[in-house]
Amino acid sequence: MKEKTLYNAPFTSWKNNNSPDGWFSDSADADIRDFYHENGFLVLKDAVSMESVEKIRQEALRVCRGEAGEVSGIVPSTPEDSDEDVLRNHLCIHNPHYISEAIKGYLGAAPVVDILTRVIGPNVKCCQSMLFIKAAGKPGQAWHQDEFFIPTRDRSLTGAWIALDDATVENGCLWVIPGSHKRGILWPQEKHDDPEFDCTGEAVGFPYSEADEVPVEVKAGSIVFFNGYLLHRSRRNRAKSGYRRVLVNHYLSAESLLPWFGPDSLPQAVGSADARRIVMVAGEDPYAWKGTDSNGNAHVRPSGEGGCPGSAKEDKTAAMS
Ligand SMILES: O=C(O)CCC(=O)C(=O)O
Repeated sequence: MKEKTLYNAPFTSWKNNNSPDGWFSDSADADIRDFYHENGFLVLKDAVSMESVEKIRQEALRVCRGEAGEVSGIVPSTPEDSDEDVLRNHLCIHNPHYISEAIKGYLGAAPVVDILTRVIGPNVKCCQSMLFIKAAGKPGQAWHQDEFFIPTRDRSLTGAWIALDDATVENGCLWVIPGSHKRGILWPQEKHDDPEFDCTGEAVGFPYSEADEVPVEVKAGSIVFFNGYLLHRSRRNRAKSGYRRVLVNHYLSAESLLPWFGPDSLPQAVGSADARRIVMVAGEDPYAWKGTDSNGNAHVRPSGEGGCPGSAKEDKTAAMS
């Protein structure tokens, strides 16, 4: 039986204690697809039981302790180190599903697949997972579009962002620009030097302002789905303690090739390049004959607290050391 979390505690961004119109859904009904295509995101509430949320949190701890398998860049810890210290040392781990069967098991969770098959199509594959811990004080990620990093051939990239804590304006929830995916333009990215965000680049030059962005505050157990062309960001965790944990997985249509890696590592021309480090979560894989690649590497994302490569802050830190 799924334990229900109630949307009974209004978030600071809600007007008159009401959840914003159209964002929140209990199930994968037909309206969801219309809302998603128009706005580029939607929230499925009460999608994951609190029992499962707790299981993923515990697995996140095992991953950060290095107990689930090798994670490049992990901060070594001893059994004496407190759970809190171990978690705080890691902003985000990329691809924990390569080492954790428990996390891999959630890639194809029923509520996720229900929505993905409505917004993408019947055949869906997963190409990435990320486990954000984002303890109090840790930075967010600047404006970006996920297709800038993970190019599909049919603009089908979709994130499924599973909240493992209530995500609020205070602790650094997602902010999105509704409808920004519709232009189908990938905006340029630049380096930035803003300690509000980690070292990942920042999208620039788009015709929107802060007045167009909305915070997507959600309860733990909710899933935010968002389109790979949607402009989104998250801010620093300003809470005094705790975490804003999320397991976010990225999916695309199984029909799309995945020319993901830089030109040097592509074994062939971009037109036929197809990274096969994928996990099918729904339907048929039309390229099953190619096999899949399971040589993935879970790794840590730098938080940027020591400065970002090439930034003034990094230069200063280097000069001082
Ligand atoms: O959760 C966050 O802080 C950022 C996540 C994000 O931007 C993404 O998954 O693309």
